[in-house]
Formats: sequence, C-alpha cells, structure tokens
Amino acid sequence: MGVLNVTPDSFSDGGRFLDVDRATAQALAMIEAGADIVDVGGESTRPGAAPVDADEEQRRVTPVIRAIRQAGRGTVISVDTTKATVAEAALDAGAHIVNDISALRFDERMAAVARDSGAGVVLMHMRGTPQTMQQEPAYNDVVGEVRSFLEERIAAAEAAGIGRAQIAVDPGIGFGKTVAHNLALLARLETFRDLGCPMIVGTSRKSFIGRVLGREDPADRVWGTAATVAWAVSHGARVVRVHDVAAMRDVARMTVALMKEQAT
Ligand code: HH2
Repeated sequence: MGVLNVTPDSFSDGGRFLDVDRATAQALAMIEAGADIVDVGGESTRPGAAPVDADEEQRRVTPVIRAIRQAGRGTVISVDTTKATVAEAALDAGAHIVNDISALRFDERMAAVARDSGAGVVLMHMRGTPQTMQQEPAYNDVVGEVRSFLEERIAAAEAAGIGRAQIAVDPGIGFGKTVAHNLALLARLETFRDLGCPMIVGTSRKSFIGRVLGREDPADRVWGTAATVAWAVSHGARVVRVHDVAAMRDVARMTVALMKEQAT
C-alpha cells in the first residue's frame, strides 16, 4: 500500500502533493513501482496535527481518487479518513476501502457508510486522538490491550452489519505509543494476525525508527523502514503501508520468497 498524503503538513510527504496533477502523478508512479493499493489521505494524523474540516478534506482527496480511477490500471484505492461524508464522497469517486484510524469511533455514521457500500474497512488501534495521543501514553500490557481493542472493534463492526470479509486490522504503530510500545507490538505481531482478519502494518519512516537509529529526517529512515517491512511480512502482515514503494516491494517480495522456502 503506497501512501499519498494530499496535505500541507504530513510528517514525511506533507506539502508535496497538494496539487491534483502532482498527487495523481505520484499515485501513478507508485502504481508503476508495484503498489497494489494507493492510500489517499487529506488530513495529517501526525501527533498534534491540526484537524481539517470535512469539506476541505473532501476537496483534497476526491479529485485525486477520480484521476487515479480514470488512469484505469485497476489499482485498489483506499481513503484514509475518519469522517463519514469524506468516506462517502471518496467511495463515490471510486475508492474501494475506508482506512479509518479511529476504527469507526470518531463518526457515528461511518459504520453505516461501510455497511451500505460494502467497501473494505481498516480498523486501526489508536489511543486518544492525533492531538492527544502522544501525551505520555501508558499501558499495563500494550500487546494485550491492543488485541482486546481490535477484538472489540471487529465485534462492533460486525454488530453494525459489516461483513467479516470486509475487515482488516492494524495495530496502529506510532498512534499513542512510545518507542518501547511500538517495538513490543512489532515483536508480537502474530497476536494480531491471529484475530483472523488480514493485518496491515504501517511503520514507514515513523519517528520510532528515527529514535532507534538516530535519524532526524524521515527521508533518512528508509533502511530502518526496510527492516520493519521484512519483519512485518514475515510475522503475518498481509499489507504494508509505505512511502518508498519500489524499494519496499522488493523487500516484501524477497521476504516472501524466503518464507516460501522455509515452508517447504
Ligand atoms: N499511519 C499514518 C496514517 N494512516 N493508516 C493505517 N491503517 N496505518 C498506519 O500506520 C497509518 C495510517 C501516519 O502516517 P502518514 O500518513 O505518512 O503521515 P501523516 O499522518 O502525517 O499524514
């Protein structure tokens, strides 16, 4: 899954793809580089980011989604949003998946949008909101608590009429977690794979990699990202959400080749 942030303030690619033509060109470049899914977001979720109103968010993402669809390569498109109106407009423009970092909690209409459209839904773990999530996050048992949260959100989605086959889960690396929490979650990824829904993992260029390696600039975190992608794929991730599609596709494919060999 290639990341495309149509925002002025995303931590890694903020401000680069605000213009529809540039965003579309980046989407096509990621598809060319082997992305199976393009994840289009119009609101930064980095810690402390300013919220964006629904009209503005919709104005950012829908033309880009439409343009990707018109390019006609059959690529799956996800929309990274917590807002039902944005999700509806995005699905209308041709998106297939709602990637909701709040796991259907921030907008009470979101579950109905997913149910009625039949779209795929990503349920991600986050503590608090992007504004508050990094204020001294604390857990007694981060792995157990994230697992329980995802179990509860799967049950809530199913109770709202969303089919099990529509659902994917994500432990939410970097969302209300310290470096130690992120490493613990990655070290126990099978726990979330065993929930029985496809697992997505998003580590790309995130600050815990910067902290482990002493890399301030997100662009210098690509090799650290590669280690986490190989790890995630070999521990059950079905989808990895990344900025550096060409490089990470090779990392993922090589890891899969080794996994197949190990299984024989
Ligand atoms: N991470 C980010 C945004 N959306 N969605 C899922 N499912 N999983 C993730 O780990 C995830 C996500 C944050 O990264 P990015 O989009 O690159 O930056 P920003 O939030 O600053 O726009």
